[in-house]
Amino acid sequence: MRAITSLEIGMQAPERSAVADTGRGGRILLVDDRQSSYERLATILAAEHTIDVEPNPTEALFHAAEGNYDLLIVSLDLNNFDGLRLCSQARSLERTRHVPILAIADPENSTRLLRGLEIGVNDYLLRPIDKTELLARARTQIRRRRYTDHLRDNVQNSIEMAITDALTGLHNRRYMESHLATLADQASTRGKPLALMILDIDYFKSINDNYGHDAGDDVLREFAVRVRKSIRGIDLACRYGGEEFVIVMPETDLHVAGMVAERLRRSIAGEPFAVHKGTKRIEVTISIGLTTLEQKGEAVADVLKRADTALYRAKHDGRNRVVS
Ligand code: GH3
Ligand code: MG
Ligand code: MG
Ligand code: MG
Repeated sequence: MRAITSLEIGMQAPERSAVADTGRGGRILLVDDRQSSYERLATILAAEHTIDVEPNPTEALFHAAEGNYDLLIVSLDLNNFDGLRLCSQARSLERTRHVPILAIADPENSTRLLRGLEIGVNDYLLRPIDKTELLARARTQIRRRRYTDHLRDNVQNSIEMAITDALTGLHNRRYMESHLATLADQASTRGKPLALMILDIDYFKSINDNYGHDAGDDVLREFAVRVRKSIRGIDLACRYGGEEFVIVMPETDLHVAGMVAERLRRSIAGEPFAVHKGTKRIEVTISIGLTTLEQKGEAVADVLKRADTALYRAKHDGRNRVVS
């Protein structure tokens, strides 16, 4: 790839962060195979952006997917409709789907522009290209790209906040309840087992009473860390209530889930929890009620109820134990 950066032609592109809302300081990939054309365009654009030039459309797609560009400028004058094909491929690849495309073409290729717009080109310019117009359209696309990225990040954050427990970082009860039915359905249709356990910290109230609410919070956080270490990626762990947690284990039978539960119980009881910034260590135990999906299509409420009954027995029988 020929990198014609602003530095090479003696101009300093502005800092990206300082000018985030102006559409300047972007990273642009210019795909054009005519040297006289791309040299002129790159020189114009380098006044405001960082420019990479790639004459080969196949290479360009690769760079576009790897390069984290704010804008692709694609010549539709490339042979064999290669420019159009590149635009279409860029639109279908996950990594380039949201990168705006500004197409350029000779007036004799203007029908390709119409096709380009149909497949997702965002804007276009006909040759001969006016310097001011090129800069203005590039800025507009880059500004819009940053704004939609920002919106997408916000949506992503809101979704994460809505399904995550703020104290422990585990999923929250709402998320667990919406996914448990799906996991149970999958287990039923695939004929696979599904294990579920409810974990409850023993005498948690007295931890709060003896060491303070902050110490209780420290215990909950550290507990979540140990839970995460004990489960697989496909398992679902959530904070179900104050000091109550649920773990759902797809493709796991009672025997294996029993071993996981027992290992987890020991990892809690075997290593005191550091609280008050590590100045104090307290012994913590948990009780676990364990069950599995008993028959195809069983209601998840029934599964939860059975786990809760087992938990109640674990408490009643003296705590710090697993009951199934
Ligand atoms: P058991 O062994 O029967 O489970 O006794 P327990 O004391 O753990 O159970 P109980 O349900 O009586 O008490 C739970 C306590 O958990 C009461 C509540 O104040 C505390 N709690 C709930 N959420 C939080 C939290 O986010 N932080 C802290 N520090 N405490 C919490
Ligand atoms: Mg209780
Ligand atoms: Mg408790
Ligand atoms: Mg409880």
